[in-house]
Amino acid sequence: MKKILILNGPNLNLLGKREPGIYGNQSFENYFKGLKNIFSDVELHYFQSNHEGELLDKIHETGFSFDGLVINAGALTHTSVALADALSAVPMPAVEVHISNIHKREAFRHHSFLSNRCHGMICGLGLQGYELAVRYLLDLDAKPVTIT
Ligand code: CA2
Repeated sequence: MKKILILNGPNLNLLGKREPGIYGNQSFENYFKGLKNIFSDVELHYFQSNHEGELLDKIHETGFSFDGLVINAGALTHTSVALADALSAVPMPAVEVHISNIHKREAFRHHSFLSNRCHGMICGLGLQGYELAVRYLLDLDAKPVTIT
């Protein structure tokens, strides 16, 4: 069974509780239950932390044995060289996801330290971005070439 990790960074534990205009009104835990039903033949793991070191530890722990990573590093996306280095250090393929369209927001959100370590980035599609990213990672074996 394939193993995919969804990793959420700082403040994403507040999903569904604050700022519904930007991030929607569903908690990630609730959304994740639905994802597990959709991908019932996949070992889908979810980890959220507000601490950069814990996110790094999780990437190290899973990066040599999991088949894929869906990462929304929250605001650390725009600041963390350490997370970028961790993604480079492991063979696990990663897709970056943002719930909001970071390019329609403040200029400081337009740059991501993670994008060039990921196969691709999905933003602005709400929580559906996570499902699309999981689908991409599951189909990766079947893809003859990786588009760069
Ligand atoms: O759009 C995204 O998914 C972001 O990664 C979310 C981050 C933000 O810093 C990035 O620029 C874009 C912020 C996560 C905060 O999540 C909240 C959720 C509900 C209520 C308040 C914050």
